[in-house]
Amino acid sequence: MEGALTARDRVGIQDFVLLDETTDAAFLSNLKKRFSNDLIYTYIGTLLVSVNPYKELDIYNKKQMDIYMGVNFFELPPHIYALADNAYHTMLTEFNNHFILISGESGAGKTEASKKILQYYAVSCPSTTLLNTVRDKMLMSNPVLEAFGNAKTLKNDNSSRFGKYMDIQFNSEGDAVGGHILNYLLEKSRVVHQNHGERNFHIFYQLVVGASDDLLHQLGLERDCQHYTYLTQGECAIVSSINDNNDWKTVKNALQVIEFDEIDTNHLFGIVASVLHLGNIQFECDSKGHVLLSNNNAELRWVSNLLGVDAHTLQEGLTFRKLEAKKDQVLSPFTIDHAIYARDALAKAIYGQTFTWLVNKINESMENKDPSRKMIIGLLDIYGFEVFYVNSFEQFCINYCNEKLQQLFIQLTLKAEQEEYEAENIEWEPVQFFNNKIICDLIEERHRGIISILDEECLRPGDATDLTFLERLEEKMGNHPHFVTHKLADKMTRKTLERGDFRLLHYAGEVTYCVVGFLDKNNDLLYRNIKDLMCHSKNAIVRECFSTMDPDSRKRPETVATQFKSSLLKLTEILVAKEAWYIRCLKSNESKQSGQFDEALIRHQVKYLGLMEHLRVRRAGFAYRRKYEIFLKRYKPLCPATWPHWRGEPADGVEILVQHLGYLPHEYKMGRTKIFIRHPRTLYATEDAYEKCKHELATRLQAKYKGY
Ligand code: AD9
Ligand code: MG
Repeated sequence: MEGALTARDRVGIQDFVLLDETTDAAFLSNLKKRFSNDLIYTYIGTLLVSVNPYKELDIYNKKQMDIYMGVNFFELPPHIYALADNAYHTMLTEFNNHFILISGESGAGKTEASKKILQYYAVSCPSTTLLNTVRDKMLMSNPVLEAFGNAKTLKNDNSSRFGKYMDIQFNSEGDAVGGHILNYLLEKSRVVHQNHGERNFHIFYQLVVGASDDLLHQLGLERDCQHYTYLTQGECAIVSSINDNNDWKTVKNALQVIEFDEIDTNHLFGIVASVLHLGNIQFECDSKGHVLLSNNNAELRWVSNLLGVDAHTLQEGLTFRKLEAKKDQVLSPFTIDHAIYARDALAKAIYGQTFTWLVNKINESMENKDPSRKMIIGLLDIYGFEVFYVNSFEQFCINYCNEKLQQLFIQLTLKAEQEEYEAENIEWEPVQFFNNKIICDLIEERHRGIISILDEECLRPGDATDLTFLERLEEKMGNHPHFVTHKLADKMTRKTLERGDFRLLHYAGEVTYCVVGFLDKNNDLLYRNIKDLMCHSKNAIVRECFSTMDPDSRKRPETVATQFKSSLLKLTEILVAKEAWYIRCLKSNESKQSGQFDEALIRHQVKYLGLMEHLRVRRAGFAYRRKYEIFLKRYKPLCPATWPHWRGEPADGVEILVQHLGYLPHEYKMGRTKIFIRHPRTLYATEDAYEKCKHELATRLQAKYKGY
């Protein structure tokens, strides 16, 4: 009918590759059209773009999972299940390992995406009763780790404050047989300090709100978050989108599924409670200026009771420093500031160590008991890029991590894609893109990067402070195009910077970091006598954590930033050995409202995530490529000349095969070692023909052997 809107006009195009023009405006308009029809997913080739709807959509259920299971990628509307399924089936046909990189800024929907994928594998893959328990454990690891590792921030009510990489292990039949989690740098400082409008980790509120009266009594806790200093600084203990009571029940149930016995559970909640008690220990000065515990010692006694350590020694550890002078030990009294530092350091250390213990324990319970060869799909869900009013060491680490992931994306897609065309002698029009390597180098380069300079200041005896660190940065980074401070800035920029700040021009935008606390947080030191005390704790978790903390106590432990840098390096090595799939999550608006599509905000994300460049590379290029041997091995039954055996060069066999299938010259190109196919539909026609042929062969074989 003339004048009627086509489906394409109404709901947009499901793959950006098919857009008429590759302008920002066309890209955004398509995204908006789809978003307003509750179509939050769109492809760029095999990359999935997802826009956070901030409302429950009825698209994540068993029925939908069944629809997507085993169906070719582009045959159905874009969905996260389609990507999960495609990775899974590629793994099964090619017997190789994969990973799914989920990226986007804080609140964009990464954690939700990773949960949907895990659910898809847990529910859809074939199963046996034995394996069901492994799957339940994998699924149940989520609420536990989120309770201990997520918190409400200004950006996201359920913000991941740790990085998570999870291997899902499959056997050759495609059963999910086990899982393993690697965790990255938990934001421990949140245990003792929260900014206004933010909360501590969920578990504290869940315990106070949800635990039975009996349990609270055993732990010496009041049923009132306001009673605890560590829970009230952000002034938002109650959040409308969070039901701590229900979440508590989920966590308790999940702990049972992952086989925590009563002793483990008691010890675990004892630790959570001890942190709350620690936070309520206050100090004052006596007439000589020596620090004392304020009021009575009730809180201290609870800590000592729950952690199973001697109360007197604990009090000494929080108020005196032990100095070793030759063979003697001298106790030197703390100032109030030192005492607070020691108390907070202990709270952070206990919580941080317990988190790692928790991950290890979950790993034990999800361990793959099947010794046969396994294949892996890795899921990466890490804290997203974030910018607050005040940004500190934690944001520096989080944003550095996002730079590294962006760099990996660039290496594996934009750069690798273009290099592959060159290596394969495929004609190609290069696409320009911003390479953020320059920012990664600024942060991590040995001897010259910000982390090295920070470490040098941390190790320098004498008068090193956060401000001398800033001075060193100014000396060494002065001319760097992505670094600026008050001293180095021009007149206009200077107005926006304080003297104790440095600003980095990240790939995703500018972030101003306040240097206060950088040295302490990077050193992350715990007084020796407190550490020794914890090694003798009667709480088995605490004892285990602290005894294994730094086995070689003569050596100075690595700084936090350096440990983080090494762990990211290892992660990159794990990832590059696998085949990559990408989900780019976009945040639809800053106010967490459904139905709001903030164009400026989304345009900015589309730009810094490099989506337009990715689209241009994809459009100019080829959606699919495979080594000649692999292509021939799969599709040779489709051509009499290649079936059952092709004895010549694989490339020649492939040429004959695709000619026989009627491929037109513009639909494919022959590289040095691979065939490149421009559109997925060409491949899907081949794949359908293959399925049909396989079926016919099987029927013929059956008929042949029926007579025997
Ligand atoms: V952070 O970097 O950990 O701070 P994420 O992980 O990117 O961040 P998250 O997945 O936690 O964000 O999503 C934030 C919130 O958006 C969720 O709590 C949901 O309320 C909402 N969300 C995200 N994705 C979806 C979705 N597919 N459907 C409905 C969603 N709501
Ligand atoms: Mg998250």
